[in-house]
Amino acid sequence: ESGLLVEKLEETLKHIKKLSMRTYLKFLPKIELHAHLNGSLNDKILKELGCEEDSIMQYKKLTQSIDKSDNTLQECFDVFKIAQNATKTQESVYLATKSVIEDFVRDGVVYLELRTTPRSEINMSKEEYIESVIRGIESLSGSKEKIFVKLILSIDRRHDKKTSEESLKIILKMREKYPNIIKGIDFSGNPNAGEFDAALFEEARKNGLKTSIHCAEIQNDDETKRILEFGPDRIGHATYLHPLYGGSQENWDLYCKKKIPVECCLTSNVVCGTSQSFPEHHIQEWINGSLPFSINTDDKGVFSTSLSREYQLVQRHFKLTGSNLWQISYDAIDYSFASAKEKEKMQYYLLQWLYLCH
Ligand code: 6MZ
Repeated sequence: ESGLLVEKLEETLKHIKKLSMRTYLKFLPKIELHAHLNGSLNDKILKELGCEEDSIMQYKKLTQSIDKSDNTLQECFDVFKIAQNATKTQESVYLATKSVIEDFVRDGVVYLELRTTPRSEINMSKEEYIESVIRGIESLSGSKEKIFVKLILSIDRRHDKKTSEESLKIILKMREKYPNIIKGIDFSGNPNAGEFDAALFEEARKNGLKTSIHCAEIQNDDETKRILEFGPDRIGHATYLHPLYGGSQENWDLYCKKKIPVECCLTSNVVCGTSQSFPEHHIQEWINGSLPFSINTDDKGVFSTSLSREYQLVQRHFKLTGSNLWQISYDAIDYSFASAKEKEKMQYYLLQWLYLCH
C-alpha cells in the first residue's frame, strides 16, 4: 500500500516542483481542525438542497461588502440559519456532510475534524441528526479514502443549561456507539450570547471527550480566564487574548503557562470585523512567539474561502516559506484528536511528501 502511495506522490510532485506557491499549497496535505458543517456548504449543494438563488446570495453576502468592518457579528450568525433551513431532514444532512468532505478532499485536506450542533427538527431527532452526519462521514472517510474525518459536536452558547445538559447526554450516548468518529465537544455560537459553563465541559472531559472551546472571539476577559483555567485541549480564535489585541496581561500569562493550541481562522475574523485586517491578524504573535496554532477555514461557504487559500494568506502576509507552511500542517497533526496510530500515519505521509518534494 505504501509503495503505491509513493508512486502516486512521485508522479504528482514531478509537476508540483515546477509550479507556483499557490499550487504547492493546494497540493500540500493539510489538516483542518475547525470547520462548522452548516457554514461550509458550497452553492451547488445549497441549490440541490432546495435553496433559492436569493438565499444563496444571502448566505455569501458577508464577503461581498467592500468594507468588511461594516459586518456585525450578529449578521454573521444570521446567515447560518439559511444553511440550517436547508438541512432539516436526515437525507439533506447526509448530503450536506458528503458535499463538504468532498470539497475538502479536492482542496488537499487529508484529515478533517468537522463540527456541528446536534439539532432536532419536525422529522429528525438530535440522535438522527448525528447519525446522518456520521453516515456522510462513513461514506467517504477511512484508510481506503483520501481523507480521515472525525466529528466534534457543538454546544450552542444560546442554549440554556438544561438544553446543553440534554445535548451532552445525547453526545455521550452517541460517542459510545461511534468511538472512532466522535472525538470531541465544542462550545460555539454567537459570542455575545450565553456563557461558558465549566461544569458541563468537565463532565464531557471526565467521560473521555476532547474539548475545543471558542475563546476570546470578542473581548471578554472574565470568560477567557475561566476557559483558560478549565484548560481545554484546544481553543478557537483567541482573537482578543494577546495584550496587544486587548486581552489582559493576567490571561496572557496564564495562556503562556498552558500553551494551548489555537485554531486560527483568518478570513472569518476579518470578514466578521473582529480582526482589523490580514496583516494585523493576531496569528503573527503565535508565529513570532513559536506558540502552538493551526490554520483553519471556520465556515468556508459563508466566508468564500478554502483551506489552501487560508494557507496562502498566512504565507503572503507573514512572509513564510513553503517549508514553514509544511511545518504548520505537520504540527497540526499533533493538536488533532486522532489516535496515536492515526497521527503516526499522517506524520509518515507528510514526511514522505516532504522527502519527495525536495
Ligand atoms: C462561533 C460559530 C462560528 O453547527 O449548524 N459557528 N460559532 N464563532 C464562529 N465564527 C464566525 N461560525 C459558526 O454550523 C453553524 C453553527 O456553527 C457555529 C454557530 O453556532 C452556527 O450556527 P452547525 O453545523
